[in-house]
Amino acid sequence: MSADQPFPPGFLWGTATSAYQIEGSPLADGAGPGIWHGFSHRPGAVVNGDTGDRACDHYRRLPADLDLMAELGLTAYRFSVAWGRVLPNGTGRVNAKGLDFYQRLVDGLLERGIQPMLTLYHWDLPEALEARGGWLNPDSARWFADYAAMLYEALDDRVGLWVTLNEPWVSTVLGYLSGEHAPGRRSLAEPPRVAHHQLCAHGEAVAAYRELGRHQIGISLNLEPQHPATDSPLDWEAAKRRHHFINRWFLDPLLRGQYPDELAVIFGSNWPRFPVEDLRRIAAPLDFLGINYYSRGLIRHDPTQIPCAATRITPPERRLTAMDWEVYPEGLTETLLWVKQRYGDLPLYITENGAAFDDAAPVGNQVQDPDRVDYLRTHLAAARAALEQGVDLRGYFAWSLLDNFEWAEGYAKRFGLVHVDHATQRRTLKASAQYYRDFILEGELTGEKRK
Ligand code: IFM
Repeated sequence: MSADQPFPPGFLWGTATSAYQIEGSPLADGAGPGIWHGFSHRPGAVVNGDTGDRACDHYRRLPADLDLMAELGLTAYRFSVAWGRVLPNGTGRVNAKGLDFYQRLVDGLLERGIQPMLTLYHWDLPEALEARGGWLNPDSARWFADYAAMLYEALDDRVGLWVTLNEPWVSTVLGYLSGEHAPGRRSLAEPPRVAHHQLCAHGEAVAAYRELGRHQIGISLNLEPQHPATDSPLDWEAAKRRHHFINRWFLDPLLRGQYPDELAVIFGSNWPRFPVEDLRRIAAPLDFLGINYYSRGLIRHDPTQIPCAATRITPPERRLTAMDWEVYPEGLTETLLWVKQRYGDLPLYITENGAAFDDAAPVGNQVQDPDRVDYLRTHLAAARAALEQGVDLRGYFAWSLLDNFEWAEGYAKRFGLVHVDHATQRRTLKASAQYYRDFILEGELTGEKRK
């Protein structure tokens, strides 16, 4: 790859968001509530009692936010559909007004030359389905495939990139093991079944897409290298266990048709025997894999931590984000190369990458966020390094367009390239947004103009 064209022609430059984190108006126009509505209203569930009731008010500010994306020079935008907005009961009757919102979003993107990437599930299951057992119910695969098919029929004429699930590891582990996320359950027995049902749902949705869709479909997984915190053999073993637990739990069944044997050891008697036929459907060929990368894990052996006996430490001498995640751009190259080496040459997108920092308040029309500029610059260089080593990387989506509802952290953590004053909903481009815009338009990394 020549130095004057560090990213290939057609490489997508995007930002990413999710419905519950930005839309607000969760019950407007006939929408059915999702599990995050009830969960965020539970006392103590979210920092400062924050909820997504208003979020970034994107549902009501769609045209202005579309203009903001155009101003940033984006060529792609990744968003998710709120399942309950389009199917208030999770299955059956379509809510035309809810669907219309996504029709307008997609049309507005295309009018501005921005390619939509649509995520079907970003953690907000309809409450009506939770009442029927949610992801613990094996029927969830069929519910999801029917919902997906309805959206393919409505939008595949205009949406070229579809993502089934976002980070099923997070929704499984934080939702059913630690209880930090909706639906807030704490169990050792449930996570293997929830993960399996989500994977079956993915497989069914891909099968439906092969019948109804004409473009591309994949899945977005959170991946990160797991490194031992010391040279102790115990820490090495712990880092390996966590690697199987985080990086291979979903990738192996998706791309190799079987779960890693190590998971049965990690979960012990809580690991069920899964039907071979399910695994065959889960491993249906994908058009691309989305990788969400934020940091690495620095791991210590810790027998009190169930189920991996491993704990992630915060290295005080390293640069940390406001989430206490280490800034570790080399890990992005390492992750992309590991995926290529283990799973072969699948087209890849970085479907999320970004950082929360305690940004200063806007001064006039300016927000200086030098740490985020640096994070972006170094991670874009890390992505380019992977491309130079032969990784088939097709696009990069910065997380996130706007400061938004960061789940259990509420509005306390700001990931946006665009600052949002949550009291007034005023948007202000941060220096990182300007950096990204210039990078997209001018190829700032090399100082060379891209064609
Ligand atoms: O905000 C989340 C997003 O919803 C999923 N990936 C990680 C982001 C930052 O924590």
